[in-house]
Amino acid sequence: MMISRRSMLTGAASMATMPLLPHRGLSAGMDRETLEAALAKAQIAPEGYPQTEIWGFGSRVPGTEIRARQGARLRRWLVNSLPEPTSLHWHGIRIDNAMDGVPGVTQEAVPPGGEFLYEFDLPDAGTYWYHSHNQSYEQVARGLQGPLIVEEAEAPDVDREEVLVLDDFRLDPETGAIAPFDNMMDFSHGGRLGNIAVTNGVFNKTLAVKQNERLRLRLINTANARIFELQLQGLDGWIVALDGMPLEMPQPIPETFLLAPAQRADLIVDVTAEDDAEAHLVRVERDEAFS
Ligand SMILES: [Cu+2]
Repeated sequence: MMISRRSMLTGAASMATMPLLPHRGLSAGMDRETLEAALAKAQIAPEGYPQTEIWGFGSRVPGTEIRARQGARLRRWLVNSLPEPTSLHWHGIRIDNAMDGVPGVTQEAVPPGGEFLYEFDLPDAGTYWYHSHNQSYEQVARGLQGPLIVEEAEAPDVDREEVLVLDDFRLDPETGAIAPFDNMMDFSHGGRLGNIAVTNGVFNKTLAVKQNERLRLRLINTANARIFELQLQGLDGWIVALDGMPLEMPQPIPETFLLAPAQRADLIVDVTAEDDAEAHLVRVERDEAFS
């Protein structure tokens, strides 16, 4: 098969990028029913900037993708290797209350070194995500979140699909460290905005696509305060689902569209970019420190 030089970029303004990582397997030594929350290093800022210490499920951000068929039973041992208690919430899933992961309400938080078994059925197909529900304001922003994809029995007819987790981080450009979480300005102004936006934890990567290829894009906003304003260039298509719910009628993608924190949107797009051109998922706003 020919390798196309066309690529799809996502990111800030026209030159930017917020790209994609391949789905990765489980860490060595972990059985497939374990999800470990642990510290790890990640290259969040562009190459040339220092790495960042993140907290991640599966030691990465976003966390290990969980993918299952509609109707399947999901079983995961949460293993807490963090320095503080945590829990797992399965955002958007219709679930037994005991599995909903809210400390002090449905369970006790899992202490450092502790474990907790989450086990439940997946009644609905769609694009979901999971995240810490303890000190969420800080823990989710440190990276404790990941995609949860429930596949339909009959998937739409596309060439392939990509899961795009949109997020932002507030980093010190000098050290790469995540900024402290004690800022009263943030608490009094509707949440914490980052200074760098990423896709799948990466600032600057691209995905090769072919003209006329049909893609399903599963967008998930895991930022805790940023509303992403997005545009497509060299791509055209429909919004087919929002927050895991299929739309009755696919909606043509407008010139700009919004993705609020925790929101998901499933798009089906055709690559319309010309030969040697690039297609973009564009974030309209610019980053302050890293653009
Ligand atoms: Cu949530």
